[in-house]
Amino acid sequence: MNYFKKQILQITFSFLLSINFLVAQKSAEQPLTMVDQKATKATKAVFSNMFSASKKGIMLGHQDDAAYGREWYNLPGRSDVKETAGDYPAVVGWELADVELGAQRNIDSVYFSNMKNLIRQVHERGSINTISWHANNIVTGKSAWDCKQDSVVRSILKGGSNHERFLKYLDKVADFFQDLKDKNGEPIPVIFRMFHEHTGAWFWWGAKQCTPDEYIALYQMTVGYLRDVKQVHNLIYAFSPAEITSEAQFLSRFPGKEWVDIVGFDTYCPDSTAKVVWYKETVTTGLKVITKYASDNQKIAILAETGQEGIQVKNYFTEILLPLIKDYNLSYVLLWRNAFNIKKHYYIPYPNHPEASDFIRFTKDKHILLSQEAAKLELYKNQ
Ligand code: BMA
Repeated sequence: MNYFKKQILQITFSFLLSINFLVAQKSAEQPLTMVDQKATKATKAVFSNMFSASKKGIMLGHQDDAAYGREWYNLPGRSDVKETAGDYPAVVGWELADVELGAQRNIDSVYFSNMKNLIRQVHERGSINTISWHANNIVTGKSAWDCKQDSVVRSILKGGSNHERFLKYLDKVADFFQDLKDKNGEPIPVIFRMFHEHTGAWFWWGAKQCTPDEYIALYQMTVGYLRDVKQVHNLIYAFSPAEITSEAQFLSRFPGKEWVDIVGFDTYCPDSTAKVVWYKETVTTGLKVITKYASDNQKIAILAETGQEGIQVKNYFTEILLPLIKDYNLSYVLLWRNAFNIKKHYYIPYPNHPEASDFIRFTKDKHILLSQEAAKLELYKNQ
């Protein structure tokens, strides 16, 4: 080979190498970042595993599933999802309201001591716990729904008259999270979904109750206090507005991508046929926005709260919910609670309910994962 040919070959070779390098760089996964860079190993592991798990299916979640159900309260091992569909849900939701007051039990009569044990059991079976917080109104001493005032958030922010008192609320919240330990004494990772449905106007942190800047400051201050001051490191932070109408609306009160690990939204199916059309459109718009945001920004997408109260709509699960969600890269869908003491307030059919067979078909669909299927995905394993 003469010198000239050799040079050409060498140039071609290094050109091919550099293309290869660029392609490899492009397809290489970016390192996963979390709101809490000091999150425990297990917290980082479960967050990272939720990405691969969401490619296998959508986990089914149920609020307060292990604490009570239709006409039963605090009976070990019971679960309306299990009793109807044969297995526990893969995600269980919990509620903190009243923990900030130092109460023994929450707004829905679940003792916090019991909740901690049940969270441990859910974790032991390889499932996921998610926690919401309908925080009481610190100004009036009434509930989260007391939203006539428009200065509660402002008064909580740094410099506000209730700032120090609110930090005491957060101390109680932090104590709860720090008390969540597995059998080896390691912190149990949980998803924290605070100040949710903030685009509505029914909580004191709602869109009519504070400005976007105030909401964002409240969210960031809470994360910053739990993470940096209280050193709580077992939290994955979820952001979930009410109905989403567009990407711009979704982002209008968004705290920033470095403050959010999971994006979702809450919306419920009304029981009139005309309004079911609205629900379908609403869920579709919301899912498009959050799954695009999640895939562009390395976040997890969830349908954070949904369902049809009292399950009056025929085949809600297989003909409405499943077709709406099945083609999206969603980690989980959470159905709201089956109250033991409010007759029509339930979202999962109990065994002899007319819609039980529809729910069973839904849970057997290949897109939907219950607890045992989720356990096979080894959500807590370090990769
Ligand atoms: C609401 C209802 C209430 C409950 C609250 C907090 O949507 O279920 O009954 O107290 O959530 O769990």
